[in-house]
Amino acid sequence: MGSQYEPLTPETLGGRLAQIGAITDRLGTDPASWTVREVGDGNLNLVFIVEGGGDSVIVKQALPYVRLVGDSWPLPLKRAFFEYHALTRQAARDPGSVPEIFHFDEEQALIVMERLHPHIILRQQMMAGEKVKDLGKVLGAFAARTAFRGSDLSMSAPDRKADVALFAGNVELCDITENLVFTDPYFNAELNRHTPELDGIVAELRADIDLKIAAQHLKRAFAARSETLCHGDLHTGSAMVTADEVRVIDPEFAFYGPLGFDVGMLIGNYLMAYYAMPGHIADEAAQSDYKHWLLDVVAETWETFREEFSTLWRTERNGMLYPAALYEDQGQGFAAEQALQELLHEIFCDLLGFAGVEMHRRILGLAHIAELDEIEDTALRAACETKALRLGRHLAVNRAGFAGMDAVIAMARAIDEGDGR
Ligand code: SR1
Ligand code: MG
Repeated sequence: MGSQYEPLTPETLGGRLAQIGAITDRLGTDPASWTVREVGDGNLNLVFIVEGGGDSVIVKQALPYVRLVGDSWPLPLKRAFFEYHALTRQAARDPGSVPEIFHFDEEQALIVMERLHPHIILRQQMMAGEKVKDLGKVLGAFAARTAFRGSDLSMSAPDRKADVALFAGNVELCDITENLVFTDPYFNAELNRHTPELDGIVAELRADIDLKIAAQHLKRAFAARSETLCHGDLHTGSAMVTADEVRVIDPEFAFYGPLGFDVGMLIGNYLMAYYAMPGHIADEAAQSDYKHWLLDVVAETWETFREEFSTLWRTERNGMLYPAALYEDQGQGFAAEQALQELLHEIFCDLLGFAGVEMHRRILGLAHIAELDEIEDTALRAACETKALRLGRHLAVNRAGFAGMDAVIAMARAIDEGDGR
């Protein structure tokens, strides 16, 4: 388009994108025959489905402000640039995991990409009580592959340093996470909101010194440990699914951060969905079965992450870290295995901490999740949220004390059954 930025509308989109070959190749050259719908339900952007000639594409455009709040909160358009670059890296590191990009216009802050169809957002699938085959396997592998292949375990040092510098520009979106995830939930920040019945536990958590220290230790890790290119916002709204396919979307929060960040946010979101199920599945047996499945997904995600990360460690460890020259080449392959186990343990502790604070901010902060917010009975919602807050506190504060994911799952169940504060 090559002109000054202007947000699209369903009425203007056809005229403005009619010259883009990547679109006309698919939808035909007559924009009057296209159908355009704005379907964005996220917190930040415009998202259009454009259909024509029997095909369709997604057009995603950044707005110069936070959509959730309005133009009182400006937000730079360059987030589309970071999303575009993150998608290209994720596609290379885990082929088939993200939508194909057809066109990127930096000035208009827009990406034209594959429409995932008939996929729906994972959280909608969960609220409908529908399972997804191999969910934990696909997302666990995605998290492991992108974590490993974006790190100094795999990349050349010059390439990685250049990439760290590039993504260091995503300042404003990191600032959102730094405030909304790690700080605002733990004091009376202006944009916070919570279910009124939670006043008691909210006061308890905001007076909890161990928790506030843990949250800031985790924030320090987020800000200072540029280990790998993270998706940055991997929750149940950032995956699109069918009953047997899973794709990852929306990496505009991409940044270089801790190896356990994405998998931790993801697991925190599964655990919140687990506690939210009484608000979505009335039949007790069906609800119990679905909750069981969600905890299986937690286990499967971490198990797959461990296995995939370990395989990559043994077969693709070509970066500057833990070089074979020190271990395998000295006949000390066992030492490389020891280093791997130590690193996996560190990732595990970190991921629990990130899961814990994510569970808090989605209940106490500005940006909530539909799984909980859409429970209309506020007493029931507060009961679900209280359990999530309790588990989140344990995960954040005691993240180094869990023997494994089985212990986390056992605690999730104990809290659910009213046993285990
Ligand atoms: C102001 S943006 C709020 C949240 O929406 C995004 O999806 C991220 O999760 C962010 O924290
Ligand atoms: Mg998003």
